[in-house]
Amino acid sequence: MTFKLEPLPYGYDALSPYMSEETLKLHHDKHHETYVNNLNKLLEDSDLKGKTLKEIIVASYKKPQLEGIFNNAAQNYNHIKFWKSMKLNTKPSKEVQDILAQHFGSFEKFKEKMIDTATKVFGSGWAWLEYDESSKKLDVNKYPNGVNPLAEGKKPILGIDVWEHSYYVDYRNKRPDYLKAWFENLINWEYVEKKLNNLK
Ligand code: MN3
Repeated sequence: MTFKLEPLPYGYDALSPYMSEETLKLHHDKHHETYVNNLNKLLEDSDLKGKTLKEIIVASYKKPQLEGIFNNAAQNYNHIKFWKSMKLNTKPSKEVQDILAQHFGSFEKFKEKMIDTATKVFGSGWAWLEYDESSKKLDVNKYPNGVNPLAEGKKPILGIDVWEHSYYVDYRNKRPDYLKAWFENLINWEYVEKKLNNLK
């Protein structure tokens, strides 16, 4: 089985002006595509060929000889989730706000933690809202490069890409501006609500 680049679930202009057509074309058609192509190449001679993306991520994590496979599999997974988790100007329902408030103190505190954590990723990486099944807790954590909650045995709920390629065209070096625009205008709250309801 080879992996195919999953199409964007919307048009290139669907997230404008907060994430421009130019950014989506570069980010999806070039960066995301490269991860998929590299993954397929690296899997040609690997025992992991034919496994699902999740199985490959878990099996290759922290194995130095499988580092390339891990990075490209995880980045493929991360971007598929990232595209699906965005939609222009949706609002979190009271139910979603209540669930987040239970775990973070208030919805505002969740927002602060998500933006603060993503701001503090040093270099390339992601911040994720994640669920830990053993403690039954939601939390926000930062991850370097392509590492994600799945690799650490947690459930990814909502991830934000802070690699420079995700914001440099639209925000230059101003990562905090990108994060504020993302949180306030680009999160698909229906998607988040579905993910949170699936934990019940
Ligand atoms: Mn990216």
